[in-house]
Amino acid sequence: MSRVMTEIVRQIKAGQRFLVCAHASPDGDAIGATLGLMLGLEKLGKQVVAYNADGVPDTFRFLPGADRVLTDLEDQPDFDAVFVLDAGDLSRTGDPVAERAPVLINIDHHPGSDFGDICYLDTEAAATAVLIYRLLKACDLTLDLDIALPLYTGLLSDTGSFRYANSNPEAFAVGGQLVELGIDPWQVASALYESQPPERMRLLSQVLATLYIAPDGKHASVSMSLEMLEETGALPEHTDGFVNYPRAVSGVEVAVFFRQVETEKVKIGFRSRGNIDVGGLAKKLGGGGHKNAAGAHIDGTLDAVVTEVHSLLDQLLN
Ligand SMILES: [Mn+2]
Repeated sequence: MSRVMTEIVRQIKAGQRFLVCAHASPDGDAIGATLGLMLGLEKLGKQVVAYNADGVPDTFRFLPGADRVLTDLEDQPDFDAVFVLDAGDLSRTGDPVAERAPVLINIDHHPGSDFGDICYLDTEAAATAVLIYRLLKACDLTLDLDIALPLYTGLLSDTGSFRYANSNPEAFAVGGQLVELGIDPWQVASALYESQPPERMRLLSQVLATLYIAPDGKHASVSMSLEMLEETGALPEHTDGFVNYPRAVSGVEVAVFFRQVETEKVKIGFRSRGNIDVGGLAKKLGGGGHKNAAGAHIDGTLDAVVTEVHSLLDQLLN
């Protein structure tokens, strides 16, 4: 067992009351790791509070314990330790959770994540859920179906259902172990991908109608106006994954999703393939991110921003 893992196991044994949280605007891994650790620690006889600044998105409400995730820590007595999962940066928890306990334990797989009194970072891990799986095993816990379900959801979510490059042998091995515990892969896939609210599909049909493919085929985009939200009754969170549609066009190297957030403000999400650095482009536009996934907010009407970014991409790619 690694030194840092031994130290976390020691903290778990020594403590009685724990706070478990992850980044705000949580994805499947953030929620899956949170609930997996919460239920695991409880099975070890500990008292656990789970917290997320934005709560649990509807998609993940089927998970055991989802209804127990708090969005407010007011009136909570202090904890023996706080676990921050999958956060990348402490500020992404959206609440000063570090002040809640004498020990801050960071468990993460995001490159550069280095905060915490104890920092268990493994950028090779496909998901934070995999790290929680390793930790619970290190605690000699016998996992049950309730613990397996959120961990499997985290794994599925961060590997794009075992399609992304991070789908390494350990991801498949842990997935296999969790299925062995009774996971029904179809039930989880159905809950995650085939239980979409009708408003999201109506919004998607309008957004897809805006598909733009550059004449040279190297970049593509879709856009969403505020009017579309109003017409379909969809929520901003329903746009999750929309950028994957222009990205899926054959030959496209940069995909963009333009989302109008105010009359004169547009949120832009970039995805790129291979060596094309959209992080640099986003930075120039006042935003940030990584080489292959980045974003920015730009002031201007939707039409004006779309035209401007298309011409910047023409330059970048030629
Ligand atoms: Mn993750």
